[in-house]
Amino acid sequence: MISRRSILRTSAAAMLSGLSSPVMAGSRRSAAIRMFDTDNDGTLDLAEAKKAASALFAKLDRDHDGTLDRRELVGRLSAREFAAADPDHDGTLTLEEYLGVVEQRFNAANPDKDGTLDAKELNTRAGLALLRLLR
Ligand SMILES: [Ca+2]
Ligand SMILES: [Ca+2]
Ligand SMILES: [Ca+2]
Repeated sequence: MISRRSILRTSAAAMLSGLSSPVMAGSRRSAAIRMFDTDNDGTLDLAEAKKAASALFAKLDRDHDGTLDRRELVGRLSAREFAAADPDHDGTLTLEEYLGVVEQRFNAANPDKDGTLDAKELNTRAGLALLRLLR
């Protein structure tokens, strides 16, 4: 009786761990890193982050005027972050201004200053803030 119950419990646990295993694998090499890691070294460097950010910028810039306004960046930049990223206060961000924020967030997510972000660094608050500018 007891052993049967423990078997059930074990199989339920096995199922649960089976479900969570992709997450476990993801902690070693996250989906975000796989997506943006063009040189395949298992980490994200600033050049890779800027490349991904440029691609997103182009995608979000629907009217192809080379700038993004605050509405186009909802959920990625708060009003305050947008204002800080827009030093000429014209209400839009150029790609250069956008990549400036990317670089800031990259550096904030990289406290060990080794030039790359690993899965653990990307999973921090600063790392996730960076990812919002990349995808
Ligand atoms: Ca890389
Ligand atoms: Ca501007
Ligand atoms: Ca790092």
